[in-house]
Amino acid sequence: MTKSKILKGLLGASAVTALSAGSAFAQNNFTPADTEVLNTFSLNYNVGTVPQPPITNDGSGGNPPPTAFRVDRLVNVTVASSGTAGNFSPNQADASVEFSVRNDGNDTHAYLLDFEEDTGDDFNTENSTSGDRIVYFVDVNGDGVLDAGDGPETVYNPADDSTWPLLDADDSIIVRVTRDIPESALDGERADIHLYADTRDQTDPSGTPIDADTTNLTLVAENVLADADGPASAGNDTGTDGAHSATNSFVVLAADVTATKDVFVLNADYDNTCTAIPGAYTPPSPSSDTSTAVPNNGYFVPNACVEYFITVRNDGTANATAIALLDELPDNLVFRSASLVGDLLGGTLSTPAAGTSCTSSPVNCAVSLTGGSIAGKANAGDAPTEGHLVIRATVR
Ligand SMILES: [Ca+2]
Ligand SMILES: [Ca+2]
Ligand SMILES: [Ca+2]
Ligand SMILES: [Ca+2]
Repeated sequence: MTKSKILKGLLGASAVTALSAGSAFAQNNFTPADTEVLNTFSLNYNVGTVPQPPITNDGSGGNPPPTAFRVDRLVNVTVASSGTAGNFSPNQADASVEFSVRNDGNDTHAYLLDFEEDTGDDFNTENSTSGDRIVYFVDVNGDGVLDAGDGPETVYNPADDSTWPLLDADDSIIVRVTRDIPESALDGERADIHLYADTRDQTDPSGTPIDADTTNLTLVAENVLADADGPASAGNDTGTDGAHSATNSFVVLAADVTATKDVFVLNADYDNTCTAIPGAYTPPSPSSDTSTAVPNNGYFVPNACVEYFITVRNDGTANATAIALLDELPDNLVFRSASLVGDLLGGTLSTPAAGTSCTSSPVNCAVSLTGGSIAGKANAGDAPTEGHLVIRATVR
């Protein structure tokens, strides 16, 4: 155990050396704990015109020693959210959010890491599929977010204190908490978690937690706790307890896609091309009674032009992608055209040749959209986005 303690101390020292060159972030640069600060004085005087031996405390020749004190150990840790990592889907495995943990004291410390689920929000997250609840990365540029140059990644194991982070003064890490999103989470819902980091003795992280010292001796470096009180519960973080916490959120964005299909007589004038449409044509509202939307009170008679109006709606805030739509026109129709309208985007729209007389066996009039997409709503309270696949055919 003694050997591993020394090794950890050395690793910490080398890390801070690497960081000190070119760091662009604010550092405290406090005087290290236990630094001895010596101060001397001298007093010279004459008797008449004769200089007398100086009075000094330089410790030489029987003089008293310099006035000394040792810098006490400031214990301060700051946890902060790295921002919302993104948006997650219901039932998503291994969703993660990130935090920074910075040693704002003047000595090297180890840290216990853990998190709480907030119980006053919309839902709770679940244990991650990967099993790696917490990992952390050295925040090489100290900006509080994970960048390409940060690392390496260490898997934090609460049962093995050799995996607990060891931070020199002013060092920081990025902590990633990975969880699964429950299937029951709904669009726009949020789960908050509070990560806390508790300052521990660098030589025995899982031993007795750091406490404030009650004595104050001039020549001894004592622990002085200066951390703030964060959002975690009082048992895990309160004022000047050596711990700190911050909140980050898993926000769920879901797509809520529905589709309907209606058919209308578009042109009852026996045009036989489905293009010359008499009068102004307003696309019917798919939710309305189709019988009232039929232009010219048309009948589905031979040579009538009919329109299949497939409506795709997204009532969620996430984009729906990889949409595949297939409509195989039956016997008794002649395919005329197909197009996309509104917010439904291709992809690839494949159609038979205009004028193909459709048969169902074998199918020769398949209209298909692949790789389609429909954007999500801007805000949860907005109306759904909507688009259509419009197919026109004439009755044989
Ligand atoms: Ca919760
Ligand atoms: Ca960084
Ligand atoms: Ca002291
Ligand atoms: Ca605290």
